[in-house]
Amino acid sequence: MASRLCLLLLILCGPNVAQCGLRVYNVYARGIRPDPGNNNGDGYVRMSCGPVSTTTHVVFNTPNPNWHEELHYYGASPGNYLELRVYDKDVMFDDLLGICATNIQRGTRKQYCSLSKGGYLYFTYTLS
Ligand SMILES: [Ca+2]
Ligand SMILES: [Ca+2]
Repeated sequence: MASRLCLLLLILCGPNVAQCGLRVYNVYARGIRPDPGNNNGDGYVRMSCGPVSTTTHVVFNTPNPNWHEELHYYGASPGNYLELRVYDKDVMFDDLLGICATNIQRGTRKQYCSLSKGGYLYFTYTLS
């Protein structure tokens, strides 16, 4: 079943599968504020669109993390809901720092949004 799906994707997308569907990349944040104290954040991002989600690694001890990780969803369509949730990693319970969401459109778009706990999240997506 899985291999048939892969074959179908190859037929639909051509040999360059990376060009097909949704790609979310160049994800970074500036000025995240995880705690009442002045310690730096340990940020990570959970990205989701449709049935696909991925969680980045944690970038420790900085208010300005760059994640260098991507979300790929080959079955994405215009209008699908894309959500990025920024968290601060902690020992017991991670803090949700803010949510960035958009309904995706075709093409390449650079987006940013202000996070509810402070700071900004930036990302770029391409839907082909
Ligand atoms: Ca925290
Ligand atoms: Ca922390």
